[in-house]
Amino acid sequence: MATATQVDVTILEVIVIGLGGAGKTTLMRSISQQSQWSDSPQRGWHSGRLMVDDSLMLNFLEPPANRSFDFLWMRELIGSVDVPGYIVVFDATAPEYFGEAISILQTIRAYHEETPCVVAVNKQDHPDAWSANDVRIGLGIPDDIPVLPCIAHRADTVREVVLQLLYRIFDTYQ
Ligand SMILES: Nc1nc2c(ncn2[C@@H]2O[C@H](COP(=O)(O)OP(=O)(O)O)[C@@H](O)[C@H]2O)c(=O)[nH]1
Ligand SMILES: [Mg+2]
Repeated sequence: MATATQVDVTILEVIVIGLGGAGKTTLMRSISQQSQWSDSPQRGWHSGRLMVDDSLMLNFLEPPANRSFDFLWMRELIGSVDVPGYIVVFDATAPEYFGEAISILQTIRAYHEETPCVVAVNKQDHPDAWSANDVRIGLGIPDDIPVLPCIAHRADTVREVVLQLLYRIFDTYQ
């Protein structure tokens, strides 16, 4: 008779948020073993799953692309969900949008003061990219939020972003 071993898998949901074109989809695809849309790529949520080990799965969730400049919608979303972590993706080559990007981070902090979040300062391979440190200092991002360099199509840089978030999630919830 076959014996089955039952292993409890913890699923942690992580919202990957930021303005359109920041690199959210690319980042999620670099690290996820499975990735899918609930509807069309414009109107649907994009999700990506990563088995970290036998007992831990991360489920990354990207809001619909057609909402990625709709700040009222994003505020309502952030106010109505309760996830253990956020990755906020900044386009380091688009300082004209840093104000909007920081307002997303402030909204997360306003509704979920204790929820771990990390900032991925993406497109570091681009010659005009602002460095993660310049973004942190220039925008006055507090020290308890990691601000990390990222190149979304390079899995090693994305892995570091995810690891830093996981460390904070385990510090907060254990
Ligand atoms: N050079 C460079 N381009 C990137 C990077 N990340 C994303 N892109 C490009 O930026 C565009 C928008 O990326 P996407 O992942 O769709 O952004 P989203 O709207 O935030 O989901 C695409 O053309 C990507 O190939 C990066 O780290 N470096
Ligand atoms: Mg996208």
